[in-house]
Amino acid sequence: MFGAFFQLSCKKTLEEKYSSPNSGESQLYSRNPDANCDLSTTICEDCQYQEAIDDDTVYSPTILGSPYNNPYSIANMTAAYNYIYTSSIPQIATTHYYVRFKPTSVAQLNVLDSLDFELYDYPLNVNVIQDGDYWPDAYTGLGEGEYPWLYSVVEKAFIPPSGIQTEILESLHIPDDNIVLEDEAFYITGNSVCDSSSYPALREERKEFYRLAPIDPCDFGALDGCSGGGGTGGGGGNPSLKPKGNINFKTYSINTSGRLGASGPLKFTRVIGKRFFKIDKTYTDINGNFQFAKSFPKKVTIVVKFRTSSTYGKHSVREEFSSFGVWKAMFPLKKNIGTFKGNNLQNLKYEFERGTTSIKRKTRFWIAGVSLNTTLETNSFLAENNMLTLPSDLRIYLNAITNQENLASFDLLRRSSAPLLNQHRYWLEEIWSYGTPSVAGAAALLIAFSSAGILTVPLALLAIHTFPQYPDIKLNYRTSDVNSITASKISIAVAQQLGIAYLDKVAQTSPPDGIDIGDYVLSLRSCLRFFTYNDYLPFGDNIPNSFYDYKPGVVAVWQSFSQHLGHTIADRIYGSGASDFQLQGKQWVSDISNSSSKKYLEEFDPQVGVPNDYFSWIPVGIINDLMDNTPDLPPSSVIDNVSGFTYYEIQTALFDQPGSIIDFRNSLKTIKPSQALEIDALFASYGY
Ligand SMILES: [Ca+2]
Ligand SMILES: [Ca+2]
Ligand SMILES: [Ca+2]
Repeated sequence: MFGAFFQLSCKKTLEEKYSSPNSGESQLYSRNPDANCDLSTTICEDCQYQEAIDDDTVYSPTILGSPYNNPYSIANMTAAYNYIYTSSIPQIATTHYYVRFKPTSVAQLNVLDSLDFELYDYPLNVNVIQDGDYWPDAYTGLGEGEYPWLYSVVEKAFIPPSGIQTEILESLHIPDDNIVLEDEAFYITGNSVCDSSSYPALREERKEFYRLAPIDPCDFGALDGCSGGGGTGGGGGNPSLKPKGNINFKTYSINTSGRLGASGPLKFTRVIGKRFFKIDKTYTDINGNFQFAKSFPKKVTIVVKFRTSSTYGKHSVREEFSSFGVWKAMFPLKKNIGTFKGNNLQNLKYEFERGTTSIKRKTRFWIAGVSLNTTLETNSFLAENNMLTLPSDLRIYLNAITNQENLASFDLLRRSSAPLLNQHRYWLEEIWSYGTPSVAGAAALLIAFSSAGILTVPLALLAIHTFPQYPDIKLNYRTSDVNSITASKISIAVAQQLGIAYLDKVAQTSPPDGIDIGDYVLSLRSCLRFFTYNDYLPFGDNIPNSFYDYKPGVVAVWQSFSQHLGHTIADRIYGSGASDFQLQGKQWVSDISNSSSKKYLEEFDPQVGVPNDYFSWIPVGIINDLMDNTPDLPPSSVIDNVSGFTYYEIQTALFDQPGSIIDFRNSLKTIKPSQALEIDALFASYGY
């Protein structure tokens, strides 16, 4: 009884004595880890470097130094344990393995991606002098289509992925949260952060404390074969060394009193902490806050990985790597926000923002944050309206295509596409195996690779197996005016493509043999062949052409829904903070009462023609008019006496897989027969 009390009270004193004072904001300073040993102020060692390499369009090499003395080796951790706890265990338990994988195919890369390992193309037992995008040595001597060894740390219980060459390089003991043991392990391997001068006194004090109050190795998870399983703590927990922080993205809203304000939280997104072989992973919460469960001994590298948790669909944003690091195209985009050092790792903040040009990597990361948030908001919107939610594992690929340089930013809305290649991975792989492209598969491939100038099916098939990319959505965003790209405009473009993903799911859920993604994508494919980028290319001219697979009725139905969704989501996220934009030859401006997108949806005018609108035959405003009870006012020619449709009813009509606007209209009339005449009048005023 007395002993237990002594241990508790004494432990508290120790923790109080050596827990760190709260420190303020992290700050930038020159890259030299030993230049500043004031651990009471948390600093970022390399944030300036990490920002500098993102302020560029090219990838930076990783530079490695010499191997370090591994603090987490079994031999070292056993020695540290026996010293600090005055014990004599023969060998500490293995908790993790240092491993490497040698994937040989895109399918194997995809398996590694699904396992959510943190993979590095450089060995993890060496000091990283500069953490760039690729380690050049990993790629020397590789054959064509060969991938480098990929290094990682996995839990002891991991099962090697079947068929993938896997090597266990070393057994490790990595406590989740035992600063006493880790301090000792770091000290005896010469890896302590700055405190090798102050640690020796603390070390003897701790040793004496545990000599008087011995601990049971079984309680520490230090030994294998203990009954009841071992704990992961061990008397040395320190909450201020469990990294915690907040991730945001800028909106560039002019009206910062809008729904999201000047900055929005990056929600439900993967955040990784790493030091030497120790890796912890978590997700941000709804407010963009993250909190690791493991403690890091006074230094941690924080990486944001653009993937949502499985609860939120496991959606991701990726980029199209070429040459070095091509394997990374099969994994979510990552941003190293910096390596932080101090006694307190509790206030680690990062805000994604635009770079000074659209093609800088900084801009790409920012677009990734906005896109992921848009995906989450779109799914919430669909769920709240009792509609089918998005398919999981949607992969958004960011691409600053070369032929978009001098166009206005809003054109990204027209240049983006939804080939849904990952969603249709299985039939695509069948195509590859059997060499008989289905019409839809061939069309999707062509859409996916058309910006690369690949125009035949076999070449596109080759490309997908050379470049490991299966884009569901391709977001093409290059512009000469970076200031014209704002978060709400990106959200319009992303949610519009998510609308196509939604319609694909509706088609797959509906009875077979109806209109599906193949009809839609083939129509777009036909547009590529007989229209140019500068006029009708994206959606055609609404005149059926028997020679091509162009079905303007399908384009009209799918695009009217998806453009409606794009603007509805922008309105939902940003409200009156939504940026102004130009469409139909008019400037749409948010004010206190309504967002630019909301106004555009209601005031969309089917009479506006070329050159202000090449596509006014796509009835973008019609879903809004079906739902609202606001008659359109002159000079609008829209006759809107329809009201009361819900999104669920719109979905019911879409389940009939309408191949034309007339089909869509007829389905709606069976849903609300009492408004049949008004529905006819509304559709007639849109030209149908
Ligand atoms: Ca209207
Ligand atoms: Ca109405
Ligand atoms: Ca209306």
